[in-house]
Amino acid sequence: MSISKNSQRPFTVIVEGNIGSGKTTFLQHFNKFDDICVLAEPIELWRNCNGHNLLGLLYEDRKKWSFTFQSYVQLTMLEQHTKLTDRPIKLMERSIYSARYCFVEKMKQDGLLSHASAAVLDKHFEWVKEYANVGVDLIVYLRTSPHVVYERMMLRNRAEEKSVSLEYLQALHQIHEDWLYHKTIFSVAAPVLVLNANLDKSVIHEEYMKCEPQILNRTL
Ligand code: DCP
Repeated sequence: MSISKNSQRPFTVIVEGNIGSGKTTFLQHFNKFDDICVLAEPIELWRNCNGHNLLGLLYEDRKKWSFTFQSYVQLTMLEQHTKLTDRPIKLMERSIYSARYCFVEKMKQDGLLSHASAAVLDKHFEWVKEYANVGVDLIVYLRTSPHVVYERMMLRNRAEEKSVSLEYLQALHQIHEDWLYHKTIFSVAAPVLVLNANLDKSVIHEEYMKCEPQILNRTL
């Protein structure tokens, strides 16, 4: 694995959006293209870090585990950004950017990270941005309303997420909006394509198809 900033990287697309916005379904839609290296979010690693379910621990006791969890997220996301591929296009579920700008930010707002822990995460993030090959070329924002994703989350019934409230999803939604839609907080690393991800799964593939030219022909 190379993390040289100067090494060539494929045209890199990151898919962002609230919990339950359909990022995994979006990725599946693009699995059929031979030119694309599709990298799903490493959630299974977060569930099993040498036998520890960090995602479960996080939701059991946020104050105790926020730093540990986000430290590991940063590492696994760095691995995804720098993973080598022969394919000309890389499509990633989430990124080191949403980890910092959405989730770490929310933890800071909620007082779940001590100032010292937040500083360590920020130092690491700033180093990665400066020296590692984590550039992106396009951001796909799956825009949803919090009520829709709350219902989806309840339906899929992921064991670790039982304690996730509508209020939490509303706050995360607002952060995604401010970052990718209004562009009023943080820098945006690439052009943003906004999709209506509230649509039902019976018609969502038509919405996803709108991205195909930008991703496959890179015409943005
Ligand atoms: N998570 C977190 N911090 C991060 C990334 C994710 O706390 N930096 C948590 C939030 C969710 C779980 O991990 O409980 C997975 O969230 P995602 O939104 O990344 O993935 P989903 O599986 O919800 O995506 P989708 O339903 O859109 O396919």
